[in-house]
Amino acid sequence: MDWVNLRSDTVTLPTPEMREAMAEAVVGDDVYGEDPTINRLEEMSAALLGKETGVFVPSGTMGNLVAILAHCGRGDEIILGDKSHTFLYEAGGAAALGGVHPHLLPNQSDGTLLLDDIKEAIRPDDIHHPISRMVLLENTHNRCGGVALTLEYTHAAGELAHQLGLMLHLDGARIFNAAAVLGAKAVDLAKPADSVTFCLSKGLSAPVGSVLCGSNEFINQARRMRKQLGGGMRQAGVLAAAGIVALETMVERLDQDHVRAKRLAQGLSTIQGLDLDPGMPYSNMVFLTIMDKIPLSAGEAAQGLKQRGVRVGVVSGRRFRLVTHYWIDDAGVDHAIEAYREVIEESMI
Ligand code: TLP
Repeated sequence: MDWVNLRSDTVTLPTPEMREAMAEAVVGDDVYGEDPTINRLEEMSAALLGKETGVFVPSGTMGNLVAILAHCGRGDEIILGDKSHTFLYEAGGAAALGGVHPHLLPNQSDGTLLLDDIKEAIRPDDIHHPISRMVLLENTHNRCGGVALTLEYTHAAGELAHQLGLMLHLDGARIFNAAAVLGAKAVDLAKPADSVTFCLSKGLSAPVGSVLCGSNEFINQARRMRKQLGGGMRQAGVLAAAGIVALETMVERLDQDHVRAKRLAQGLSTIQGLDLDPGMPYSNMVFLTIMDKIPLSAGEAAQGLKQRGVRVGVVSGRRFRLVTHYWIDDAGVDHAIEAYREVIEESMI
């Protein structure tokens, strides 16, 4: 990767070992359940998350959508955060395709939903109301800065959801980052959830794919939903092969990305005119803002950074998100810090 590409961990390229596994993958028609490589990936994934089984899907977005469609019917309601990826960035799929009504609660700065808010949100049985069906949590929480939801919180939320007769779905796109941050096991973070989606193509560096895990009965229904959405993928073992290498080689190294995010945050915090969000970084993300006294928008600064070989995510007028991953080394981090310094200093001349 020539760029120091900090836009997202979705930009990660497959490793040579992944490409080799892809070239050699034994494949079959997965819609008939006959792709041995996909079957193996699904088994490995379910075992890692302590669920009965899993289904391979093309993306995290489809994993979450399939989960919602499998848990809910038209007119049902899902309770989720106002900063959740599913609400903000999944093109309104649950409402558009499933007729599922979003009930938003304020995400706290630690990525959680207040348990009292969840209780309050439950609809009494009344023909005026949609039916409360599911709570959705996100771990790590992207828009809350990559913060990890703790084991204690996730268990308390799961217990509450189940007491109230609701399902809990976990958007665990980066659940292995959360586990690394907390020194916990992904299986324990996933335990309270009825279903979990995790992504292979973010910090785990595989080119494509996510896995949705849950009970046998739920995943049967999810397979039907995946098919409805056109996500039955035939000989996709070539993709799953990279996912298997990702699970075998990438999970244990995620800490390195978190250490580099700290190095990045530390360096950027020495540049006058940049304001890092408090607590940065929680995992592999750094959110920061250009102060008003600097005559540059985030978009303009991003152009200057691009000219210096650095790509960053612009999240609003003066705000950035930078994400570390497998293809960012210490030299890349240092280069990005210096590029920021130059761009900010140049704007002051
Ligand atoms: N997030 C992407 C963008 O869509 C913002 C990113 O660059 O971080 N859940 C979470 C928590 C995510 O961060 C993402 C992707 C998804 C789901 C969706 O995954 P994909 O992109 O595979 O559909």
